[in-house]
Order: sequence, then structure tokens, then C-alpha cells
Amino acid sequence: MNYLVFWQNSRVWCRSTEGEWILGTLQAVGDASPVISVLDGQVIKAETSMVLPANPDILEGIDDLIQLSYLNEPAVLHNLKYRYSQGFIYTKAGPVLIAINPFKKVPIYSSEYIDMFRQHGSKAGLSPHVYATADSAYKEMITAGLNQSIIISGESGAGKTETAKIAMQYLAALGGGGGVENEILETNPILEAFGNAKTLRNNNSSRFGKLIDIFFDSAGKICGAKIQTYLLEKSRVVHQAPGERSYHVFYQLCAGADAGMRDRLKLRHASDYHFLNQGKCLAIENVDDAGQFHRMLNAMNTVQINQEDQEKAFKMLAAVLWLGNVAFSIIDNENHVTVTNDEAIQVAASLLECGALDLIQALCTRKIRARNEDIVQKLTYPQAVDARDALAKALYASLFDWLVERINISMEAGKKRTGKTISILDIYGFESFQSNSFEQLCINYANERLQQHFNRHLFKLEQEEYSAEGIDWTRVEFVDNQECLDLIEKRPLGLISLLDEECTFPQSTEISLAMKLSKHLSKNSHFKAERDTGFTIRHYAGEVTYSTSGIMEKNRDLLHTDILELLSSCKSSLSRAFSAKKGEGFRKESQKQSVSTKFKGQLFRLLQRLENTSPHFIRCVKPNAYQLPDNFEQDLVLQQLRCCGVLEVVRITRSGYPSRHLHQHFADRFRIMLQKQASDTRDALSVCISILQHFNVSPETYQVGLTKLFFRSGQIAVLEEKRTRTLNGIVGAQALYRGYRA
Ligand code: AD9
Ligand code: MG
Repeated sequence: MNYLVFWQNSRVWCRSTEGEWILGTLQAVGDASPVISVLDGQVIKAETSMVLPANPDILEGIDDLIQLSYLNEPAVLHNLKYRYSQGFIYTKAGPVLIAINPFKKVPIYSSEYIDMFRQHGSKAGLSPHVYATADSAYKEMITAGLNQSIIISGESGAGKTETAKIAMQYLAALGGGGGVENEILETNPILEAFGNAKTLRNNNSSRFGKLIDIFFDSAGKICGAKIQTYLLEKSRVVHQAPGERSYHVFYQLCAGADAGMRDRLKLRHASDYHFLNQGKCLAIENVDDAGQFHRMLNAMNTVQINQEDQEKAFKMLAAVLWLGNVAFSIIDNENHVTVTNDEAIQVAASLLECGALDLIQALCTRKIRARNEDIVQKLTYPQAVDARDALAKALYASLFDWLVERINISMEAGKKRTGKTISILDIYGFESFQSNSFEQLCINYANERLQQHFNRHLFKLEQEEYSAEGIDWTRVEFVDNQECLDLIEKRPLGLISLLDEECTFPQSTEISLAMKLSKHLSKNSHFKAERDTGFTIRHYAGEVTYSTSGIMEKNRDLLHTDILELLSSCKSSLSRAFSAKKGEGFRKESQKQSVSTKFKGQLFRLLQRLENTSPHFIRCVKPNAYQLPDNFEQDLVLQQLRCCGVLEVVRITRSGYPSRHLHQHFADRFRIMLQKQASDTRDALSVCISILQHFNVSPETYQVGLTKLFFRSGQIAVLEEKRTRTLNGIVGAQALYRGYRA
């Protein structure tokens, strides 16, 4: 159904040959091509399909997209761009908060702002803000007694982690007082040091997903918190792309450790470590690693990680760095190796508190059991490098998990949980690169799940509003992404099950995996087999082609028994603790539980948790790819609006009756059009009906609710246009634009 009506002189969007949308005025509608004059006096003829109606200018910069009469892409983009140019980085799209990264300091996070939102909440005409979102979560928790969640998504560099911190800061102010709130805020510098790194997309990119549950007591005060992390990117510990770094904490340690610690850990400059210097990038502009190290130590003290545990953690970091400097040389024509860098082995072994010879043996040989006998097999060069890297990755990942556990113990210790929870989820957004592997598959799967949660919630809200107003909502269409989720997670013939099955065959290859997927999944319309070792999944946010190469190793993620034995022989309590955990996993689980299956379970539990909360969605958007302020690239933004589901909100909302007007408001605005006697004496609803009849509004395009009138998209603009025409210009533009009440 298309309700668009063009008049002469109406404002329209017209797509230029370069693909940009430009605002113009319709001069005439010819048989085929409308004639449009654009801003600088230029007159163009455009194909009808390239022309879309623009919103009346009283709606310029409105703070909720849903209030726009026309919700087409150029209209949505223009509104966001206009607001962004005025310094308003937040805009609502119905129940969703859109946050566009300013890439500069914006003066809207002071304690005065906190007080303002605390007093007025989100209702009192204040512009959209993360504080308003956090405020409604808090108030709803208190008044309705429901657990809440704030779900933040967006692509790398869009501002998720900053947004999560801003929300935490507000909640800490509201529910603070007991001191735990400081501990909670101080977990951020610690986790960012250990879990964030400089990438080409973001100088402080989180390489893990995070859910933090903040517990409140029955009086609404914060009484503890718990952090859950997802899928840390382990490969970064041993390898970085050019221009990227490993985890911040390594550089911080090298730059900031005092003389005593440097000596104990045999620390060198970051440039001396193979694991840190591969990206040819040791420093980040405007970041002082040594200063950050001290900031992080303070945070560790606040979170009550004692000196001893701190030292253990740094020792493990140094061990990883020295392990990276262990080099091999080939000793025979079968490519077998020996260790060449004796210093690295000695120091690494002493930091891990294991024997140097044991370490050499674990890195250069492998025991194989044949006919009840252990045979020692020498490793080839690539195998030895793999063994070294696998050990380093396992140590770091275990250290990260240990740290999170350690933090959780501090934040939960002795604190009774009596009340409700607000959970904040900061998780990687949808990813689609030139080449996509296992990591992207997991990330996009997670997004697919969250998208379903989002859609269902949104749809439910719509239904609730329609039902409350006594309106027939069966006329609203809704498309779910269940089919794509089935493709990935259904058993036994979903992608994850098939992958796991293939991983159990010793002879399997990337080609056999690709063939297996193609054989079983090609029936699903969301799947397409590619040549050789590729396959494409049609996600809600677009098609992504994945390569099967390397997927099985990443999915198995096995640590060889020799390495596990080495770890259990270590005297350092951390490595032993790690080996106990890994060993257990090795025996009981890893034969059965692959990385993807484990992740599926985690996601399942995450969603289960989220289902029992009242959700608040924040979609972060990156306005340009260069981390620059005041630079808004339309195409990039549009693509993200699509990926993070904002256009989905618009679509779902538009498929229903997105414009809603209280009877009284509608009557007041349009009664001026009726004969005096027809409008004066009667109740608002009757006046509304008269107006609808007077304007010949088609019954298809509206529904009358108990308190509101509901219109299809674009209808109100039509009425406004008629009203303006009738008044013949009496009514001037009315500034609807609301600013922050600074
Ligand atoms: V990633 O997926 O972890 O790579 P995020 O988390 O989405 O990514 P992040 O929050 O780290 O992005 O933001 C990137 C940078 O944008 C920050 O380091 C800030 O420099 C900048 N930023 C983000 N939000 C704001 C803001 N509200 N005000 C000012 C901001 N700067
Ligand atoms: Mg982040």
C-alpha cells in the first residue's frame, strides 16, 4: 500500500546520480518523471522511483524518528545528520536510543546533567540521553519490581563501551552510597587493560563481549555486581595485523612497572618482545601507557585484588611475553627443531616455575601412545611454533578468566542479594569483512539471536499498545529471523552440529567440511554454498561469506596433553589452577563441547536471562571510519542503521500505525478546519471523526483507539499539507525542536 501523495511545491528527497539524497521542491509531475528544483536553483528531472516525500519542516530535527511523518531512509538519515550537526548525538527511534559517536568531548555528562535527569527523568522534555535510558531502567526496576537490561550494540568503534560506562556512571550516582559502586566503575580500567587493544577500527577496541549484572537492594542501593564475559579473542596474544597492538596491559606493564618489578619479571621494552612488535605499532597517539598502568593498579586496589594476586597476574603476563621470544631452528632435513633462544626459555620457565628442560620438551616434542607404549615424536617447525602459541594463548585466556572470577569474588563477597538487577550488555556488533572466519560466525550468530529478542520485544510492545487501545493489530506484518537461527543452531542438521561432527573425524579437511555443509544446508534459503571452501549466510543485516579454512581448529581449540602436563608440573599457583581447569575441560568436555557449542550454551543462558528482564535498547552508530569528529558519512550510517536493526524498528512500526495522536491533541490541531458549530460544542472524539470525514481520510489509513488516533505512515503529513493550504500560509513554521535544558 502506498499512501504517498505528491503536490506541486511539496518537499521531496531525490537521489542524485552519485547516490546521495538531496532535498528539493517538486515543480511538476510529468507523465513519467517529476521535475524537481534543488537547493541551489538547479532543476532536475528524476525517475519516480528516485523520489521520496520529505517531512514538513516543522519536524526538522525532531528527537524521535517515529514522529516523522515519512520514515523513508533519506528522511531518517537527514534527521540524524541534522541533529548530529547541532551537537545532539542521541535520538530515539521509538523504544530504541540511537547514539552517534561524537569522537570528541561533549559537555553532557556532568553531575549537573545527572541531577537534571534524576529530577526530571526522561519525561520532562529533556532530549534523549543514555542517562534517560538508564533512568527509566532504574525507575521501572523500583516501581514495577522487574529486572532490567540495557542492551548496547553497534559495530566496532561505534561507542558501545563508552555508552555502557556512561550508563554505569548514572546508575552509580542513583544507587550509590555504599561504596560498591566505585568498585564496579573501577572494573572498567582493569578489564579494558586486559581485554581491549588498538585495532585499525578503534584505538580501544574490546576484544570480548561483556554482561555486567548490577545488583540493587530493596531500597534501590547498589549492593554488588557480577561480570560475565564472552569469547575473548585469543589469537591477538600471539599475532597482530599491521597497525594493531596486542592487549593494552602488556604495553602498560612494559612502560609502567617500577624498577623492582622490572627486575623480578625480567621486563624489557615492548619492542623487544616478538608478541608485541609484529603490528609495528607500539604506542597509541595521546595514550600514556605508563600512566594507564598506574591507573589500572589503583583500580585493582579499589577492587581489592591484593598485591600478591596482582604480582601473580603480572608474572603470568611476563611469562607469556618471554614465551613469545622462544625461537626455534631446524636441526635435520625432516624439519625437526631445537630451541635457539636460551634466555627466553630460562626466563619463561622461571616465571612459570617449571623446569626449562620440561618446557623445551613440551614445545619441541609430543608423546604419542602406540601399542601401550609412549613414543616421543619430534615436532616440525610449524608444529613447534603452534605449540608455543597455543600455550601462550591458553595462559592468557586463563589469566583473563581468572581475573574476571577474582573481580566477581570482590564484588559479590559478603553482599546479600535482596533486590533486583540491571544488566548491561556490551557485545560486538554484526561483522562482515573481506574474509570472514569462525569469530565472525560466532559474533554474527550472537547478533542474530539478539536481533530476534529485539524484534520480538518491539513487536510485543506494539501489540500491547494496540490491544490497550482496542485496536485490531492483526493487520501488522512481522517477519522473524527464526529460519536463519535454525540454520545455525538446529540439531542435528544445523551448522554448529555439522561442524562439531566434522571436527570429530581425524581425516576431515576444510573441503570436506564445506561439502558437508553444502549437502545438508543448501535447502535453507538463508544458506548458499560457495566454490571450494566457502559458504554464505543471509543474515538479517546482510549476506556474509565465510571461509571454512581454519574453522575446525578454532572450534576444537584443543591443548595437547604434553602442554597440559607441563602446566600441572608448574609450581606457580596460577598455572596449576589453569591446568586443573583445562584438564577437567579436556577430559569431561572438550571431546564433546566445542567452542561453538559452548558459545551456543552461553548465548542460550544469556537470552534466557534477558527474556526475564524488561529491555532497553541502545544502538551505537559510527559516523565515519576515521575516528574523526564532525564527519557524518551517510552511506556508512545507513548501512549501520540497517545492521543494528534501527531500520527494522522503522519497518515494523511502519507496517502498523506509527503516528499516534491523543484525541484532544488531534482535535485541537485540526478543528480550525471545521465550521464553527461543528467543532465547538462536542467532545474531542466526535470532533476527530468530523475532521477525518471532512478531509476524506480513507478508513484504510487510520484506526480509532480508546484515547488515541492511529495513522499509517505519511497520513499526518497529508493532513498537515491540507491544513496549511487551507490556512493559506497563516500558520508559520512552529519550532518543535526541543533542546537540552541547560
Ligand atoms: V569495539 O566493538 O569495543 O571495537 P565500541 O566499544 O563500540 O568499539 P568505544 O566505546 O570503545 O567503541 O568508542 C570508541 C571511541 O569513540 C572511544 O574511545 C571514544 O574516543 C569515542 N567515543 C565513544 N562514545 C563517546 C562519547 N559519548 N563521547 C565522546 C566517545 N567520545
Ligand atoms: Mg568496546
